[in-house]
Amino acid sequence: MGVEGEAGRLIEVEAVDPDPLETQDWLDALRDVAAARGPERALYLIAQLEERGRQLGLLPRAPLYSAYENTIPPERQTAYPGDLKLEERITSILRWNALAMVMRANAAHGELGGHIASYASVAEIFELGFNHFFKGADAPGGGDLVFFQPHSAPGVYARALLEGRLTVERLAKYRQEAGGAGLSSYPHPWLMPSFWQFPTGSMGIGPINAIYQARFLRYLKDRGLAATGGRRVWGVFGDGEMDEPESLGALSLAAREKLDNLTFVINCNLQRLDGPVRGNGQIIQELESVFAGAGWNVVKVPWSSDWDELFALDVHRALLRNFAATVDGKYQTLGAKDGKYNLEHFFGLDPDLKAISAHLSTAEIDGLRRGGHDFEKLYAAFAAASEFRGAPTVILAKTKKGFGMGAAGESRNIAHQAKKLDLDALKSFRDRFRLPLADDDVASLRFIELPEDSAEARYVRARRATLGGPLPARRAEAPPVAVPRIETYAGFALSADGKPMSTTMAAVRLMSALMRDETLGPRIVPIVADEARTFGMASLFRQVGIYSAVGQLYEPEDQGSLLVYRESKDGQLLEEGITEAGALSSWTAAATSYSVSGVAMLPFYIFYSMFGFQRVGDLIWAAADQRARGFLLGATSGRTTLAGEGLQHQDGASHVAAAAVPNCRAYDPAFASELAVILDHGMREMLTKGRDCFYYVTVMNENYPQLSLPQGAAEAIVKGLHRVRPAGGGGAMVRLVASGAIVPEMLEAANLLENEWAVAAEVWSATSYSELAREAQSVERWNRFHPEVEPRRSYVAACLEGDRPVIAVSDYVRAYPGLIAPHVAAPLTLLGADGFGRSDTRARLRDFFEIDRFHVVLAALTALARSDDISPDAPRRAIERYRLAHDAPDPWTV
Ligand SMILES: Cc1ncc(C[n+]2csc(CCOP(=O)(O)OP(=O)(O)O)c2C)c(N)n1
Repeated sequence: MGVEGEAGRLIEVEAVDPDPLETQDWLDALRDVAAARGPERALYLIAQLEERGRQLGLLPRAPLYSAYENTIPPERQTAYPGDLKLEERITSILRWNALAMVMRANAAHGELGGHIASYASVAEIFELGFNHFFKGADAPGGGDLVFFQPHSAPGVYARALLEGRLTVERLAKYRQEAGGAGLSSYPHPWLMPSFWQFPTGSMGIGPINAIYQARFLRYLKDRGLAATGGRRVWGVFGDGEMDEPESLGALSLAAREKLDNLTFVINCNLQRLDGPVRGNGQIIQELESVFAGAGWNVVKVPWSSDWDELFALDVHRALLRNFAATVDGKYQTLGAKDGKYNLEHFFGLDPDLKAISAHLSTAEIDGLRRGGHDFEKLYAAFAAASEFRGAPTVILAKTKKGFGMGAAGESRNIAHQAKKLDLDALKSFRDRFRLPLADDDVASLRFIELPEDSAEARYVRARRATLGGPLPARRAEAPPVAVPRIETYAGFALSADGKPMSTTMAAVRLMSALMRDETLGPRIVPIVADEARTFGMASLFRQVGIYSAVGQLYEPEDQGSLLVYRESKDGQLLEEGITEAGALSSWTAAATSYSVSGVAMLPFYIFYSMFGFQRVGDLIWAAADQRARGFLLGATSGRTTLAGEGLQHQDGASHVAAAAVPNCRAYDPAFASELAVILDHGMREMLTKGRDCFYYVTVMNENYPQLSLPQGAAEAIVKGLHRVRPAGGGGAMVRLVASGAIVPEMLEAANLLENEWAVAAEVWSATSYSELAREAQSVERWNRFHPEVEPRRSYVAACLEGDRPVIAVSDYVRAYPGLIAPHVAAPLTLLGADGFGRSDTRARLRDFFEIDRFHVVLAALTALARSDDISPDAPRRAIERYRLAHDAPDPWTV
């Protein structure tokens, strides 16, 4: 055995006492002090010695976890304010209905899935919240935000039945669509828009989203936009879920921002899907140290009131000694076995434990519950969390996975996947929870329906009425926000007249101008993840300030400069630091504020596009699920416009990913004028019409001449395609289509084709291949269902009608322009930047990926030569004239 000494060196404790006399002196001194001055004085001296030992490097740092016991001792518990017996009966009924829901869905439909064991473990936690803490939207000061553990949703539905919010018919449609009458598997605002608020189905997203929602409530309050001071965010999560980096990644932010409006309740049933979360360790202790280390207030609830008496008898602290020495794998086995086994394998192993438990029968041992199943202990913890000031609180509640499932799942490794119990197990479940069910009811999995005027139904309704109404419940009413006319702020972009500029700069200018609008301005939330300077946004630091709950406690080094780093309590810009996951969560909070707080905000999160859909795509998916409204600006996008940066920064696929998010409208504008039109359109859709969509717009940092908005082009820009250059002359002709920064390259290619090859060339700016494809798919579907009438023509087919070759070129992978391929009848050549990005200049990168003007000319000539429109040797001559590397390997091979 040893302890850690100076510089981390382990100092061995001597096995043999080299100086027994000296030792005896110290021990006698301690005994004398205890006798003469009392135990407090003796303990004080021991504590001082310990502290000095630490200072001398003899002892390790104090552990960040406390003993394996309830943080709140019985004497600090207040009387339980509810009707315990009734609440327990209600919980038993909910347990049954949740179980029946899953079993019935699978019995009737075979493969619908669902979970029983998780809700069985979290039922008391949910119920305590529902009956005493979670405030509904009509509570004075506003409602709470509750993130529910997703696969425990059956319990939430069961409660909604009891409250009269759902019917048994709907419960029977669990995990089905049923034309909108079904119940979704997990919390999905998209599928059940007036019920669920927060999608939590993807582990880890709930925790980080919850933290940033709590922070955004503060932001709204500090900026004077909404009175959110009395609202609280609750997140009920699994202990296994805490392994996701997103779950823990933002803990320090929550503590730093002193988010005492935030409580996590971690359902520590010690299991995840495959088995124990920490078989060889203790997840509760580990989480305590992680949360405490991050600055959270930690409240542990490992043991129920059943243990209070044993703790009182345990003068030698044998319980704590043995708890500390028991790993979770063993706790699980103890949980899965009966009282006799627990007596032999836990209480029987230590003489002190044997003594304090001697009066207990095996049935009583079996009945010793864990803290998370005890309303009184949970109440004390929830109350402490609500009262705590200055830091967020985590409640670590120890529970049993599959509580009540007996041999079919209680603390069993197979519990998570268990979807059915056999008849005997169902009957034991019925008996254990004293459910009002006859044998036939058990066999037929009858839902327990209580009359509206039953004591249980009246109780839950009264509780919810006191707490401000039902929950979960999602609202979507926010007064529309007036959007200024585009001419008032976007003149510079609409009439750019060839002035060189990058679209990133245009975006920042547009946003800054909008922020000056009296009505809309305050609703804009600019968000960056430590890249404001990269995107030329540093002037916003001074213009609108960086939000900080404490203002600025120091004089910034650059005080007096135009770009001063100004933090302020009512700052508007959210500077998140290097956390794309955090920034995206912040964006989600702002983008759902219309629903969560009834105040529509307009977030603009600007980021390296490579670190968007690719890095935090699942967070974007969750934002889509919760009907986010706002702008995501993917800057430095494309594989060749971000020169020099290389493989991990050059984004070639975000638009392909964005195209797969149904309510994301993605654009890759080439010009500031197009960008202005898209922003104007987006703001009107989201803020004026209240549409549940969000916009992904890519912007570039390449300076090139900006075209003014062609007359009447706005509608076409929104649809996704407009002609920016007509073809000159007759004869052979091609159509060149591109998006973003490749459009200027196309204009050059068109000049080459006309001047050097006598080929007429049109240039089209495809502001959105994905919007074009969506419209075309919709037309195609319409035609399929209306075979008897003249087929309709999609917008893209109408623009690119005829058989003149089309060359579609992209700074992204070919799959992006390829989205329109099925809808274009003309011969179509796709050029794109498939492969890894490279570090080089723009010109060389475009040459490497074969998407520059010369390769486009070659592609156009090749397409024309195939259709006999030009001399067959033209392509060969182009290869020679432009010295194109015809024998290089494919750029996308590695
Ligand atoms: C990102 C992600 N990975 C995996 C899953 C699949 N999954 C759903 S629940 C679960 C286990 C959850 O364990 P825990 O958080 O301990 O909750 P418990 O059910 O034990 O209460 C897993 C792996 C998921 N939903 N999301």
